[in-house]
Amino acid sequence: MRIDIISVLPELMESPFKTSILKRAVDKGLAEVYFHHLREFGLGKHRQIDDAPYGGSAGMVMMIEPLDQCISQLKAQRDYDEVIYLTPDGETLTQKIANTFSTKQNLIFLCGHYKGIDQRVRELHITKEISIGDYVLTGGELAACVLADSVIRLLPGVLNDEQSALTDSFQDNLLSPPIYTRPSEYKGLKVPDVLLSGNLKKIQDWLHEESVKITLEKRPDLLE
Ligand code: 6GU
Repeated sequence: MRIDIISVLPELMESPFKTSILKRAVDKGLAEVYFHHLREFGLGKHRQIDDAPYGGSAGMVMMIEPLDQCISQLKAQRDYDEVIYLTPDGETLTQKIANTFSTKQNLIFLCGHYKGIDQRVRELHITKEISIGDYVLTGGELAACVLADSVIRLLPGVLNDEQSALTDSFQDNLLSPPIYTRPSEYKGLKVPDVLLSGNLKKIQDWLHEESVKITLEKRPDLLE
């Protein structure tokens, strides 16, 4: 998979891809991530990328020319499955959406800033709009990292068996059961006997029951 991320602040997104599992995915060639600095497509001596909105409302708007030129340049080089605009008014990211994106070859992520992008960029290029939740961030960069992480970890070969995505919370609409490691007792707090029983069937049943119980308690909406 290849992800091209367009941003006015690419520095903000460097470390997630240079650390741990995402770094390994990139090093193994399972994911290619490229940053494109929108400023390089800015207009004039000052490399302008934003301007005041027509109609006179507050804030600035990301201009169409730099965005169109950056996206068009990428599109001239390869076919993209989706051009995704990260914006608080997009569709809220879910595991299902991450699963779908993880089957794609080439994705563009466009990080929103200021009051947003000129509406015509949406009409020209954007195929999906994604938000990571109902709150407002200073820009789409952290959301782009969240989306990339959720997608890259699903690519075949990125996780090993122990980290398998198949047993994740949400993958089957259930939250994860409680987990424990040594010691079996700490300050009087004991690991449930069933987990020490060695009875695999009993353990599996217990874990499933706990999952259902926890999901009912914390996120009953997932079971509807
Ligand atoms: Cl994608 N962008 C911004 N600026 N804020 C957000 C968001 C995105 N998702 C949730 N809040």
